[in-house]
Amino acid sequence: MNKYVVTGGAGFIGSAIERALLRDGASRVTVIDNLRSGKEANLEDVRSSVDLHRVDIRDYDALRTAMEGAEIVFHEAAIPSVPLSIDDPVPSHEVNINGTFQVMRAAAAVKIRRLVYAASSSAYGDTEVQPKAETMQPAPKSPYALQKLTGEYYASVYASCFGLDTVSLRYFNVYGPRQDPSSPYSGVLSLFIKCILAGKAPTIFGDGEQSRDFTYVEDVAQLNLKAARASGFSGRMYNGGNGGRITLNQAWSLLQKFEGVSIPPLYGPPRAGDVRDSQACTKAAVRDLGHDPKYSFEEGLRLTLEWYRASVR
Ligand code: UD2
Repeated sequence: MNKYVVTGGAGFIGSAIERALLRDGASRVTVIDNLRSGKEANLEDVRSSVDLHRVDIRDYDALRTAMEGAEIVFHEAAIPSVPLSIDDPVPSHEVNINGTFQVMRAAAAVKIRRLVYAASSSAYGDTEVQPKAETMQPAPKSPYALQKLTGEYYASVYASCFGLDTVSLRYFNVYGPRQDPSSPYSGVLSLFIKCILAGKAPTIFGDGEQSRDFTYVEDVAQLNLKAARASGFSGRMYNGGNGGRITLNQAWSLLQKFEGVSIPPLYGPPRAGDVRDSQACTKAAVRDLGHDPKYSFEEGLRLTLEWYRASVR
C-alpha cells in the first residue's frame, strides 16, 4: 500500500508534490484525479512511480478504496479561479465544498494519519494591513474564496469532531512549470508568459497596481512535505506564501526585460471578486512547520519562462 495520496495529483501543484515526495525517498504515490483539468502529461516523468485512480472527489466509495492503507493525504483537487466561480458557480461549489467534505470523510474512515489541505489566500479578502496573518478575520469576496474557506473550517472540525489530523495551507498565488495557460481563467503569470513568448500584449484587469505574493510551486511542494511531518498543530491553518509582494505591472516589466522586448499591456476593467493586495506573513509557518521558501520572484519567474519556452518547442 502506498503511504501517500495526492488528490488532484495530475495537476500542476499536485504533481509537484509527487515529484518532491519521490525525490525525498517515497517509493510510490497514489494519485486521485478525474483529469478534468489535471493531465497525464504532468505525470510523464513520474508515471512508473504513481498509481493513478481516475476518480471524482465527490465519489466517497472510490475515494475510500484509493485511500485504503495510506497514511498521508494531500488534498489539492479543486476547481480553482475566482472569476470562474462567479461565471459558473455550481461546479466549483460542488467540487470545492462537497468534494472536499467527501475527501475528509473518506480520510477519517480509513484512519489517515494526517491530511494536508490546500486552502487559499483569497479567504482573507481585502485587508487594510499587509502582510496578512493567520489571526486576521477572513472576509471572502467570491464564491471560490468562500468555498476554500469552508474547506478549512471542515478541516478544523474534522480534527475536533472526527479525530482526523489536519493542517491547512493557505496558498498565495502559486506559479511555476506545468501551470496550464490554456484558459482565460488560468493563473495570470501563465497567461503573461504565453503572451510574451508569442510577442503579444496581455490584458491587465484594472490599473495593474494590484499586488500578489507569487509563490514558486517547488516552495509550496516542500511546505506540504513539512506540514505532513510536523507533529502537533492539528486543526490549524498556515499561510503558504513567499512573503513578498509584486504588482502585475512589475511582473510584466520583468518578463519584457528577460525577453529584451517592449510590449505595452492592454488595460481592461477590474475583475469582479478580485482582491487588491495580497502578501503573506510567513512567521507562523516558519516557526511551526519549518517553512523555508527558497525561490525569489525573479528566479522562479525565469525558471518558469524557460520551462514554457522548452515545452513550446
Ligand atoms: C486567487 C488566490 C490564489 C489562488 C487562486 C486560484 C488571491 C489573492 N489569490 O488568485 O491564492 O487560490 O485564486 O485560482 O485571492 N489578471 C489580469 N489579466 C489576466 C488574468 C488575471 O490582469 O489575464 C489579474 C486578476 O484580475 C488579478 C491578478 O491578475 O488581479 C491575479 O489573478 P489570478 O487569476 O492569477 O489569481 P487570483 O489573485 O485570483
